Amino acid sequence: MPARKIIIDTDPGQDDAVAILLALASPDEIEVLGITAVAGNVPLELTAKNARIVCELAGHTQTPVYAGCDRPLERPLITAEHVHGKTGLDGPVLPDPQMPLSEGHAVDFIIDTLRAHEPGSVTLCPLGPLTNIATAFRKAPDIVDRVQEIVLMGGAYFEVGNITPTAEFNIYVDPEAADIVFKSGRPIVVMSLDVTHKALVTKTRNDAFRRIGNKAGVAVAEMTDFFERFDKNKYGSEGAPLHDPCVTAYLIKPELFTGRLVNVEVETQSKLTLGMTVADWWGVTDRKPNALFIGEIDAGGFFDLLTDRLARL
Ligand SMILES: [Ca+2]
Repeated sequence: MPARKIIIDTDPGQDDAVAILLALASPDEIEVLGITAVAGNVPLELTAKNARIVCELAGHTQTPVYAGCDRPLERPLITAEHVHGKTGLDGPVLPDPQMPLSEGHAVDFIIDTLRAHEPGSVTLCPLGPLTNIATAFRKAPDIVDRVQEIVLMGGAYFEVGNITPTAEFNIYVDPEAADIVFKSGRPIVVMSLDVTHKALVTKTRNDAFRRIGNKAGVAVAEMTDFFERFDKNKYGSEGAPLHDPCVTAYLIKPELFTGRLVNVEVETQSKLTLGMTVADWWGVTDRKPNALFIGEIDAGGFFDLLTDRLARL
């Protein structure tokens, strides 16, 4: 099998960082065509910087990083410094990036890349609010059918919400963009909170990252040390969920995950439930299935994969 060509659309974020490191450490399975930054966990200036910090941490300074949309389609930006810290990558002390941002807008990179490659050969991997992807789809509708698959982190059904009682952060920040993506008609795989809340970094798992001993392993352990303070307080769980790496792990080992092909629609109107991903898990409507909604993970296999690949960096 040739490596899958992907674009990572991201708002780093410690868990975004781990997702990117996993992809860059796995060239046999994944070819990262480029990384596009979007405003989300922290403002665009920081996500565009953090994406480059992560590339340099992986020793992949040739991976192009583009800055994209600095705010949601129709709403003011909501950020999550309360989870990720002021920089978005709080925890390890990492040097400012030396590699420059690539010239041009992330949305144009997405459009040009999809047009330049064979139809059905490029997968989009959104790890943040869906603003860049939706903007590209609106600006160049011809690219939509060229997308192989969209594997994204966002939404929830049984776990309901993390930024409001009913909404997951990425979808809530830009529900109109999410609505466009979920209605795109392309195959979508959804790494929802239902699955990511089962990917918990226990102390044993974090110690395994630290024991790798290379720069990436130690940095990931320190990132997790930072954000698990927040998650442990909030959920009282044994460790913090590692959301975004579920996306890149799925591309390497899909057999670690199980879900259902269901209809998913995004609430864009209600003040009470804005950004809710309404998943027809029990098939009680006649709405057409549009997404493989993932609910289960082999967490042991997932952390073994992560530890094994981070050691290659
Ligand atoms: Ca993210």
